[in-house]
Amino acid sequence: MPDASHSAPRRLDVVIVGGGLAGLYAIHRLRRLGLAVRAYEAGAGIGGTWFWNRYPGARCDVESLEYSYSFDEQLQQDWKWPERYGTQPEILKYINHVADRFDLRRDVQLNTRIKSAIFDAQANEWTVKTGTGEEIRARYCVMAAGNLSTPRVPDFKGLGDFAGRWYHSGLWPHEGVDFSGLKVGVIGTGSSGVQMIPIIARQARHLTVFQRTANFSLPARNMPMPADKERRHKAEYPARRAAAMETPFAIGGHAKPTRSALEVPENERNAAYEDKWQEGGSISYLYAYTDLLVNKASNDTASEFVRNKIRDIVKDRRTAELLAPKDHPIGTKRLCLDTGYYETYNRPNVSLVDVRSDPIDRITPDGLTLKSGAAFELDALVFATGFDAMTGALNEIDVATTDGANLRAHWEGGPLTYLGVMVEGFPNMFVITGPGSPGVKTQMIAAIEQHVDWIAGAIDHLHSHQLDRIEPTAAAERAWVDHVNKVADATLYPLANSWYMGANIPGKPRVFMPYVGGFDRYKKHCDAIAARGYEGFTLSRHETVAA
Ligand code: N01
Repeated sequence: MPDASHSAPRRLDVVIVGGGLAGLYAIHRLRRLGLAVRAYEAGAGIGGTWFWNRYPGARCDVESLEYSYSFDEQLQQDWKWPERYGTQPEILKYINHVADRFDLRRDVQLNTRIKSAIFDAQANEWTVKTGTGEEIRARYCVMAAGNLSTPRVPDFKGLGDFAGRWYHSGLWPHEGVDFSGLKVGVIGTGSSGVQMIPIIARQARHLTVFQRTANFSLPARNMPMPADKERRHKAEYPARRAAAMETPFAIGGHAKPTRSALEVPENERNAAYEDKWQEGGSISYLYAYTDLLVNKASNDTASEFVRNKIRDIVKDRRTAELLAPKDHPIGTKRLCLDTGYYETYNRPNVSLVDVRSDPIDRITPDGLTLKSGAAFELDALVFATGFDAMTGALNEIDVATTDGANLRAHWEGGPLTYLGVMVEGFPNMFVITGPGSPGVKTQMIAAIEQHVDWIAGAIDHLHSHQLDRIEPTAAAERAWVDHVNKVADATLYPLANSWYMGANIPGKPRVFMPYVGGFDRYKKHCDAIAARGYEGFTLSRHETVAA
């Protein structure tokens, strides 16, 4: 890349950090306000999560007819999803189609990592700098940098000496990896591990899975898209999208539960769980009863049903018990969807190692050793160890203001936002699906569209009132963070050590980050705040000092 540090800064109305699903929709939507916008993307291609996560079996766990943009009726009518759940290549193809169809590429700069974003309070503008020293100045800054975009390899001793090849699920080689004939180790059994393990097991000579925490997983029941299902869905698309807005997960098509799990006799309850198990999909299962995520006794019934399924599927007793999660209620960590995950442990070439009772001590040139001294020979090592979730991407950028605010300092004790969209002390900076937003607990594209539409509405409101600055008040931010915590505390979510809590990153503050009060409630609240003239925000006009 050329050194751009000496060229004149580019001037925009809106600088967007990230060229994934959020950044691309932000370009499209904000252009419609007549604004000059441009997105900066670290990857060599657009697509964000779906550009980077190319591990074997990578697939969305929300059905493809739902997990897609809703902003253009013709787009959703025209696009054909070949399977019930979109694969990574299919979703990336879709994203590229959208970029071409709406002429978004001309406003995306690839291979460009943003290093800093500084708000000049006098000039009332953001100055954003890239890794090559290029400078961009803009009135507004939209952080669309993703929630699960900062891959994390644990700090194991000896990794540099490993003689084989190693990989992280979120930084997978574009040319793919052939594990044929190799002794492979996978560390991590979250959504990524659960999806890749069955596929790697079919290739590898031997696969050893190193599990710290067992995770609940349900069968996805993926299948080619049934033609009648697609036809029916497309005939009702606008109504289905509208109905999804009225649900907690922004996903339609599931009957609203009406009873507590404890109001139902055991045989009837288990029959209902069996139906959901056969149907496949996580929302359907967690939506079987009203209180599975708020009442421990109710949740126990749903958790035990899945534990019993694991015991039925996995032949080796000890392995089955290790795989059956007992340390968290089902659904309080991201519930995985799989294709043949538990069955994989019946293969003679697969073994499961419990690294909770005997943690990994170090990586060695030819494998790894545990604290007990047990040694494993490995030709390849895969880290499915997750991400510095929700705050990682923003904390990698120096975000500050000339008034002395610094985002890392502001978030030292855990992230603070108002509505998950803005941060006190950082005017005109918007965050898409950030901490305090329901984004990661929803059909993410619906949340992205809602956030971006709300932001577009706010900017439009400023301009039509001859204003040029918006920022939340400290009181509104505090009240929102308190509300987010209160809502989470009334659920079972805090009982799990999850990335929702920052628990997978040593030293990260343990704060429950997503808003779990439901997308439906959240959207209504955001709309009401806008209707009341952006309550909780200070809107003002600033004389712009020429640079
Ligand atoms: O990451 P994770 P992920 N020693 O953080 C383990 C989305 N997603 O990439 O639980 C040993 O969930 C860690 O153990 P523990 C989805 O939102 C979606 O799988 O911390 N093990 C855990 O088992 C998902 O939730 C899709 O004890 C260590 C694993 O690594 C999110 O991305 C697909 C360790 C990390 O699991 C993240 O999923 C993929 C250590 N030192 C991802 N450190 C779909 O749509 C960590 N682990 C289907």
